[in-house]
Amino acid sequence: MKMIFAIVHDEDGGFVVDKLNKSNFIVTKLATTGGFLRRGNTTLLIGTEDDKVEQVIDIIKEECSTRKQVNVNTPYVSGGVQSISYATVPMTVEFGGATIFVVDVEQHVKI
Ligand code: 2BA
Repeated sequence: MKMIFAIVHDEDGGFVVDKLNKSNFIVTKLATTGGFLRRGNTTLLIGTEDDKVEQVIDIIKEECSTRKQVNVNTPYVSGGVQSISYATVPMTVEFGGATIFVVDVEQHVKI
């Protein structure tokens, strides 16, 4: 058995869950925050059999294919202990689509 962690856009999360449920997958939906942009995103937990992992990834691909570009000011620290200074540097990052991790499940118990 595998556990799939999928981090998706907030706006895509509901559609993906609906489609996964319709295909008989059980999903837990968590409201999460990206550590870099500090924006809300959605993390889905999907426990499933090994041979169904590709089906799950295909469904996520169908609903979350778009990547977006945003301009951000990211913290930049320069100088040494005596003269440390903090600034921000503008940069463009691409995010979205989906970031997916698939991990082995050692044990699965329902009580
Ligand atoms: P965030 O951490 O808010 O990152 C948003 C986007 O900013 C990332 O998009 C990436 O393009 C960029 N980024 C992140 N950290 C960076 C850094 N240290 N320097 C430069 N650019 C950086 P995605 O890769 O599409 O990731 C979207 C969200 O998925 C992330 O939101 C995070 O919540 C999650 N994620 C992605 N990779 C992850 C990983 N290896 N482990 C845990 N969470 C991850």
